[in-house]
Amino acid sequence: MNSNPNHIIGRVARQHKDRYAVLVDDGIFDAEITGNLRFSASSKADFPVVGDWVEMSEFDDFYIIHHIRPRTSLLQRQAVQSAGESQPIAANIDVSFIMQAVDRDFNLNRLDRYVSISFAGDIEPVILLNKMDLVDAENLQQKMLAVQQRFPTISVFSISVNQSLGLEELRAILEKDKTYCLIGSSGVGKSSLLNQLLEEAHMPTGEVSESHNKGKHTTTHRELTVLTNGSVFIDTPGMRELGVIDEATGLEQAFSQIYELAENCRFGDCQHDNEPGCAVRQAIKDGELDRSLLKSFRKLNREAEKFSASKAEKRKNDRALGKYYKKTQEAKRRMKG
Ligand SMILES: Nc1nc2c(ncn2[C@@H]2O[C@H](COP(=O)(O)OP(=O)(O)OP(=O)(O)O)[C@@H](O)[C@H]2O)c(=O)[nH]1
Ligand SMILES: [Mg+2]
Ligand SMILES: [Zn+2]
Repeated sequence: MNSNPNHIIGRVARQHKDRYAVLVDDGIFDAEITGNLRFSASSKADFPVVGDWVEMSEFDDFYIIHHIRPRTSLLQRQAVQSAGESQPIAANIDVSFIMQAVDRDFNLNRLDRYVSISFAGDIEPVILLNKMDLVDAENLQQKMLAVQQRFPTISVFSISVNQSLGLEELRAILEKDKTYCLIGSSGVGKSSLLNQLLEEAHMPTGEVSESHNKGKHTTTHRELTVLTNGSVFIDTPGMRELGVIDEATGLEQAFSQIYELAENCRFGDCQHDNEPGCAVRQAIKDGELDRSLLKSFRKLNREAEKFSASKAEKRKNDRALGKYYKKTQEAKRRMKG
């Protein structure tokens, strides 16, 4: 990557269609990408995303983005409308704060998903169970235990943003210059937490409609904010669909319990179905492994395989299209000549 000494370095704080808001020192500036960057892009990941460090030059009253600096991590999910394509969510994240509310939102299988996409993006997941004010102590204890058993290596915090419970413990782990991304369903309290951390109202938060058990999509865009302690936060809107991509390390780390057990299965390619000598099924029988974990693993594994197949298919089509284009260009040249 050629670094031009005259270029200005900034960090993408917001994106709206072709326009970017980029943080440079203390100011926020409008920016657009060069035509070159646009035309050479072959996938969504080639465009700047919130959290990206970019190299820019000044042009009139805005900036032109020339390069995206190499990313240290990238949070991605499956693109919702185009099979086989991944959709970047945010770049250069150190920690993803995966938030669930302990009332109606609580769901271990959904946590598997968030944990998988975090690991797939080289991001450390931390789980936040919010709204602990809404359940009794015993109920909360059960849920904390279930999460800790499911993810023995991941930190879990129980908090109540509204009642300011557990927030000091959370604040204590925040580091200067690290970037944290808030992810989780709509209405779990992501923006409320950020507001609390900012100690001032900043992002709009909405009331959850009780009658429909649905959160309003109050956060409509991803946005990067810097706390006074120097920690960087990226707030995201709750996503309804969160398909895992085929980054193998994601599932391997999220389901490390299964992978570790599988090393002792008799057959190297054991599907943990009906094969003899299956250590995974034995662990379930012995009550050492939650049956639902295997079920969830299978589901996400199938999803990742399907994604992989669509991606290969898409590549093939793109290549065919590329060849066709080249051929017609050559034909044109011959005709001219
Ligand atoms: N009871 C209770 N309510 C909370 C708590 N934290 C947040 N809420 C409420 O939950 C609702 C949704 O909060 P938001 O912060 O907007 O949720 P969000 O995760 O940002 O939602 P999206 O932006 O739609 O993804 C608001 O009415 C908050 O007041 C909590 O600890 N306890
Ligand atoms: Mg929000
Ligand atoms: Zn097995």
